[in-house]
Amino acid sequence: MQTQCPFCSVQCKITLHPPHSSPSPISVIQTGALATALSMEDWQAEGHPNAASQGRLCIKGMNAHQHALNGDRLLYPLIRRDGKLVRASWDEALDLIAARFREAMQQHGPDTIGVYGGGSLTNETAYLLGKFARIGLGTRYIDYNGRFCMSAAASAGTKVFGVDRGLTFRLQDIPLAQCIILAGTNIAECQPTLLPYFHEARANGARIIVLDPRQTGTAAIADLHLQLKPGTDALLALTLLKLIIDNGWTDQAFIAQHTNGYHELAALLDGIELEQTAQQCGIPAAQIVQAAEWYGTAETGMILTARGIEQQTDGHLAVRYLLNLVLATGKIGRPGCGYGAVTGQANGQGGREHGQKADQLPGYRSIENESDRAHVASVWGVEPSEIPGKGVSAYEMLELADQGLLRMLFVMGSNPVVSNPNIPLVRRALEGLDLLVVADLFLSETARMADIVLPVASFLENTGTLTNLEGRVLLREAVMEPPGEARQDWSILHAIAERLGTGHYFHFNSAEAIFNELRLASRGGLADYSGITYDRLRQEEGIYWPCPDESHAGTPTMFQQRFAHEDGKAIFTALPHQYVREQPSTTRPLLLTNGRVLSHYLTGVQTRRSPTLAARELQNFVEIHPATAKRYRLKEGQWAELQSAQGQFIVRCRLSEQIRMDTLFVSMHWGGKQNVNEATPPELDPFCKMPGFKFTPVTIRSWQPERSLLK
Ligand SMILES: Nc1nc2c(c(=O)[nH]1)N[C@H]1C(S)=C(S)[C@@H](COP(=O)(O)OP(=O)(O)OC[C@H]3O[C@@H](n4cnc5c(=O)[nH]c(N)nc54)[C@H](O)[C@@H]3O)O[C@H]1N2
Ligand SMILES: Nc1nc2c(c(=O)[nH]1)N[C@H]1C(S)=C(S)[C@@H](COP(=O)(O)OP(=O)(O)OC[C@H]3O[C@@H](n4cnc5c(=O)[nH]c(N)nc54)[C@H](O)[C@@H]3O)O[C@H]1N2
Ligand code: SF4
Ligand SMILES: [Mo]
Repeated sequence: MQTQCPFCSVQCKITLHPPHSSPSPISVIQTGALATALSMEDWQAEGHPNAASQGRLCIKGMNAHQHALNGDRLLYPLIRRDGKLVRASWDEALDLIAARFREAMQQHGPDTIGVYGGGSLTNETAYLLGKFARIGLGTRYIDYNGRFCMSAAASAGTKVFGVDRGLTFRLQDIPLAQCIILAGTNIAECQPTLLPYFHEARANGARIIVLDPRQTGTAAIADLHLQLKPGTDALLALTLLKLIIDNGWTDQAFIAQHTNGYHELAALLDGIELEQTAQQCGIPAAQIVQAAEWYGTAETGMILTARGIEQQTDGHLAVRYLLNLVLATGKIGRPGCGYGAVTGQANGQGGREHGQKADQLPGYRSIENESDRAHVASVWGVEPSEIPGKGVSAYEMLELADQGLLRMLFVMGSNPVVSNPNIPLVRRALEGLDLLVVADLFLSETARMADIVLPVASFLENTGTLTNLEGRVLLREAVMEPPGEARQDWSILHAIAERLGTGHYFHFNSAEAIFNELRLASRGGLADYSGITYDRLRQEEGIYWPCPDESHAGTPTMFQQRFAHEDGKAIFTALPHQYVREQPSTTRPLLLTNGRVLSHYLTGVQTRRSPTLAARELQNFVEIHPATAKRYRLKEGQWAELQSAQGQFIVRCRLSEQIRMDTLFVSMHWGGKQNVNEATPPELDPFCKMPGFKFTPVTIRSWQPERSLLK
């Protein structure tokens, strides 16, 4: 069986072999996944040749089938009765959802219902979810978990280049770069199958510079590791630019021909001092000079960013300041050059293009632009005025719920009570809703709080397209029937709309039919999919957007001739640095950052149901420098409580010399008492509404289980 990994944005292809003792693949299709659940560890997965990962698979892809085959899968709808979630029929569940939604619409208006999507959903489902919110329900309130993931880099790319596509280059061109800056990206654990591209670049003589407060597996391949203090990337980027300009390493011909705003940079850089930056970033000045020289003087070069630099309340500006380096040195639009936002989720790229974001319509169109609205309205068969206006970001929807303004929430493909910042507020907001509906594979932490839970098909059971971090659209076809009564996400949207009298907008009999409408809706937009068909995707190895017609080969490298702004030029960023964040103090002297480990995925709902992956990391931990641990009298393996202004959580200590002494690192993969987001502050980046996940002043102390039991 051929499938595609459901986890990260590389989207490696997988060949899956059922156990020899089990029925043939054909009868597996007929009996569904559950029949084989007990033998899930006997299934074998191997990498299938594909251009993105060149046939490689990482440990997560190798074991992804295990959660899909797990006996924990939701098999039928659940409705909360007398405080308990109990089995219900689909008709009961759908009728109840429709009745409650109708009630809210009539009594308080459709804007009291929110829709919350996710970057694991296929393009088809993400597209339909946006349409469902706007036309099926008539609410302006829809957003998705990608807000926590891609919003800083995506909004920066749009401002600077006129369009955001994760990588502006092909993965296979990485070895052509002579200098690569990896800023807050841990490719070794988060996109492991891409690491060989960087090894190859090094073998070709490239210099790799890593910006990370920890000595990660990615930093281990670096020629220069700037082990900076969390949250200081923006200042570092400004200083690198100043050094590049002062030393004349700029490409004046490129600047004159392809950019606007260069001369406004002088004021921005006025007052930037190398020594001061070195001190604030906590790294030697010589390293900053070395980085500037290597990138500034290299013939070709790439800059890649991920959540370490982006999940900050100044993440948008930090990325834009790095893009200043790309433009000033003319390193984009030619082989071995470019910028890459290392996209996170399986469909983190497509999921941000087709309308599940508060301000966006399909094809990367804007919900505030009259001609964009008119185009999409014509495809949907409605008047432009029937499409509601812009809503608010994911966390802000929960704030509205907390204020009682949003009364019902429909969640498809996310686990917000674990992944949002400021969990104390989020928990209260979800508890206070009149109705919480969750469509998921499992009884996640959020599903456990729901009034109605709907079981959905997994990656092995649904067909659809996903767009990888390169902007390459890929087709993933179902290889099994869903277990029990689980349904396709998109068919659930249709069934609810049908009961609300808007079913005719959602009448599709296949994912392909939805894709064909998405193609029309995206036609002429920035992310134009209109030339891509399922037939082409089956024949070709995926197609890069934009692809405006069926004879178009797709666009592997962006900006070869021009940028996407009207005049074809990119824009330098001269906006002054600004951010809102609490600084460390005597009460909270340590800086908490967080992120991922190799074997788990996001909130762990899926990877904890894969025995092979779960066994690799059983509990959450805090990575702490031995000197810091000593100061706080903490030992390896001991429980510790971390406390911020927002809240606290408990994890085990893991002593490591590979982290800065002023910094702590916790993984984000656990909910409940081990959830790092209990402590994450609520402030958002003013430009893109990204939370400051990676910067929380905390204090730490040892924690004894007995003491809490006595309380
Ligand atoms: N194994 C695994 N892989 C995944 C995922 C997963 O959950 N597990 N999730 C996927 C998703 S959705 C995403 S978004 C990506 C995320 O991919 P990444 O962004 O690469 O992952 P993170 O571990 O969150 O953060 C990357 C690094 O940023 C560093 N960092 C922390 N604070 C700062 C800072 O202030 N400045 C700098 N320069 N660095 C800092 C951390 O130490 C960490 O090593 O991974 C994808 N791949
Ligand atoms: N502290 C901290 N917090 C973070 C981050 C961080 O680095 N640090 N990273 C942020 C980032 S980058 C991200 S992407 C978010 C992710 O945050 P979440 O969206 O909460 O993460 P997931 O664990 O992927 O939750 C997805 C849910 O959807 C279900 N699911 C999977 N596939 C499907 C499907 O096809 N259909 C449906 N209906 N359900 C499906 C899964 O079972 C799971 O319950 O977390 C953010 N939160
Ligand atoms: S998690 Fe990412 S790198 Fe690993 S197999 Fe899946 S898609 Fe490939
Ligand atoms: Mo993400």
